[in-house]
Amino acid sequence: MAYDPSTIEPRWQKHWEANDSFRTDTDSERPSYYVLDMFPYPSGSGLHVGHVEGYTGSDIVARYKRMKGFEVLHPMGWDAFGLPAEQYAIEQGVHPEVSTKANVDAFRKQLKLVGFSYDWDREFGTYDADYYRWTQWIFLKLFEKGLAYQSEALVNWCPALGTVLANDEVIDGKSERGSHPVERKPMKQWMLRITEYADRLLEGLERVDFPESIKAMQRDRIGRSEGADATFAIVDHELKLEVFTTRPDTMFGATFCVLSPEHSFVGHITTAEYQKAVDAYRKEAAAKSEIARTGTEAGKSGVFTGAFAINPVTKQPVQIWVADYVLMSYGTGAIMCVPGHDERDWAFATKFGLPIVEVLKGGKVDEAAFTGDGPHVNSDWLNGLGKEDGIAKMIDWLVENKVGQRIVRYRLRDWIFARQRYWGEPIPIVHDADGKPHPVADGDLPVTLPRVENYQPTGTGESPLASMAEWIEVDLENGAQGQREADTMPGSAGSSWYFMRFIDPENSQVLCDPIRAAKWLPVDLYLGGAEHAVGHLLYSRFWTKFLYDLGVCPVDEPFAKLVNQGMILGNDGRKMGKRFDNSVDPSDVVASHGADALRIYEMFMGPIEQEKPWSDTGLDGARRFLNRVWRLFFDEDDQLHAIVDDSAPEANALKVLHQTIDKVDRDSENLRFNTAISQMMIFVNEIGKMERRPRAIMEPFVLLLAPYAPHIAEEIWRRLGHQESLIRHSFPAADPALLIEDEIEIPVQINGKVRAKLKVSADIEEDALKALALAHERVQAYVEGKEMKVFRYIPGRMITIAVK
Ligand code: ANZ
Repeated sequence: MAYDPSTIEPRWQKHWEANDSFRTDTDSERPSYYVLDMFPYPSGSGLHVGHVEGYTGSDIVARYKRMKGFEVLHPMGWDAFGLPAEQYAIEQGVHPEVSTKANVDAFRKQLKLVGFSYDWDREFGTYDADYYRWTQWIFLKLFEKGLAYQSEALVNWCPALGTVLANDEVIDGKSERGSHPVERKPMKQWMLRITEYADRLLEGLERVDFPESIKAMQRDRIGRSEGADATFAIVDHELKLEVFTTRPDTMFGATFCVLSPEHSFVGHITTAEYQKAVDAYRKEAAAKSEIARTGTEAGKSGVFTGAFAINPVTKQPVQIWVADYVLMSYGTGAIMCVPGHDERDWAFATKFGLPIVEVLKGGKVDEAAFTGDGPHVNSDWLNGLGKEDGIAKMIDWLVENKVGQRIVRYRLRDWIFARQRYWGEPIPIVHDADGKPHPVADGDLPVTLPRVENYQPTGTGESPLASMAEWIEVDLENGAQGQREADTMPGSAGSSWYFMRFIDPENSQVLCDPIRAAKWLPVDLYLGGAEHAVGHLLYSRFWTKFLYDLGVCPVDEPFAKLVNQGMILGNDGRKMGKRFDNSVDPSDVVASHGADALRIYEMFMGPIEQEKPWSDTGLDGARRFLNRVWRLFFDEDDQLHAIVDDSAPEANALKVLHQTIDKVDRDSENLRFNTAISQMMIFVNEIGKMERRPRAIMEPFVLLLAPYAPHIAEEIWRRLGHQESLIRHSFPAADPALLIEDEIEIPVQINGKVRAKLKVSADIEEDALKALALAHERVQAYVEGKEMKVFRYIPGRMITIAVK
């Protein structure tokens, strides 16, 4: 009989389930630890080995922390509303509710096969009415505070998906989902005023333990810029052109202005002569994505309007152009151009023969834009000043002359919070005859999503719900006829606060009990894919801050520490997927090698954050390691080896054990799972060579292994005679005395060169060491007959001798 995961694993999974082994007592007196996976959207293709990687990492931490005496909250649920789920349903021709439930069941089954220690009693999906009732409640609070509003906005309209998309659902002008073309179109939309929180979203990043790259992406998305708005008069017009610049100090070098093609002034100031060219250019620009406009083509196309503005400091007329590298969605949609010191302006001026003036010394502006700090030249009263002083002085001048002011701008836009789709949370608003929005009363929540037969997008920009007369038509409080809002919330609504609900999933009075929330938040460790680095993290941080302001949430940052697992590539080094037919199904691996081998393999592949390719030989290796563990304990007949006994352990066995405890303990704490496993492998090799395997050595090892390979650990533990599961057994502690190396090697340096090495006991006294050193043959050869100037011992490190 050999190690057989196919019988061991289901048995322990049943045991855990029957005993509610992972149930969290939210009110426990123990210290709390909340470890959370980014909950998956249950796609039709099932669990992926990439999911398993992150979930195994978090599961190891959950199990480790339980053994460290923490009450651990480790929940799982489903991000099940939204476009992906709905698209899948449409492709399959099944109602999204049916297909989503089926996918959820499949996911849950697969997760259970890998033996994750979730508290399944807390499971919910964002599409459960008991849950989205509170998502709707949060929306109503946002509405009440003026943070949810309707506005005519230029939105990303995707005709193929029949809905608007958020900016991060659009990649290179195509929809993230399905890669369909996306166009910019003005539409009346529900928006959330996330921009109101821009500064706090930036500041909060200083207080959380996130990867630097993620922080950088968040900062970039928020895009805070300090600068000035400046006013340029337009020749022969009442209109005044407002530009935004981060370098007002360069204004003496502003030799032309550029308007975004969508700027409202374009229609007014363009002269007859240039009208045709401008119209044609505007049409062209409308078809381009922002990315295309601001990428490498920036500054390479544009048209003259025929109009002129007056540079406020030089008082010179400058041409006004239209070019698509200026975006209407940022700043004022108009800029002053300083070709000497801005690369895009330089490209533009060079292409169209516009004047370039050097106002910062340090480069050659006829060859390239010089983007350094100065000092200023050709700038009258700014000459000689550096960048910061120049900016300050120019802003003072603008203010004094009433032609500008200091301003902080953000690239972050308000969050488009409506989808013209079926599969989402209904927005709890009723419009009256005048189109005025009225909030649904708290007591009438949830506004449940009706079961409709036609859930396909209409393509008209109207949600499928709009045609459901019996759902849409409701009475307002004053008895008048009203119409429900037919748009639904975007997919990222439900995922913006789910971590709070896991703490108190059944509460029907509040979204989460405040005392429990205070005990459990923030999430101690959040694990998930880097693809959520911007959208989801920004949205959930925003909602947390909002709930904090409401007094509903005790913290204003939801996640104390974030770790992104690296992608697992196919064995060919390419992204796993249908395209290359290189996907690995974790359920197949469980069937062939066992869940513990899958877990050990995925954790041994490399550091959790790193991208790494799948390897079947690596997987075999993980299985062999577990076979070897099994064989340390049991013979061919599955009987405990006679040498696994109660004898007192030898010093060398104790030493390997305590080194292993120390390493696995620290590595588990710091999520260095691969090196923890290496150390366990060293242990298995060393102990395998020894003549006795005393329980005092072997049992602690089983406990160390348990978070990593929980089924085999439980099985061995039981066979060693323990009746209790080891799940809450305390984690072994390393004895520091046993970690000290007892023999050390000390180099002896004589006049700057190492001449000898001494093997001595680690706790040797300096006098004894000196005697030993001086008696050493090679040392004697150098010091004999000479005067000793220096003898110094750096404990544990080196002896330095100087002779003359
Ligand atoms: C003059 C200038 C001179 C500028 C110079 C830069 C360097 P960030 O840092 O991203 O905030 N700008 C302003 N609004 C714009 C828009 N809607 N579309 C495209 N570009 C826009 O960038 C701010 C700078 O980008 C602004 O400062 C403006 O160019 C340009 F040596 O003004 B600057």
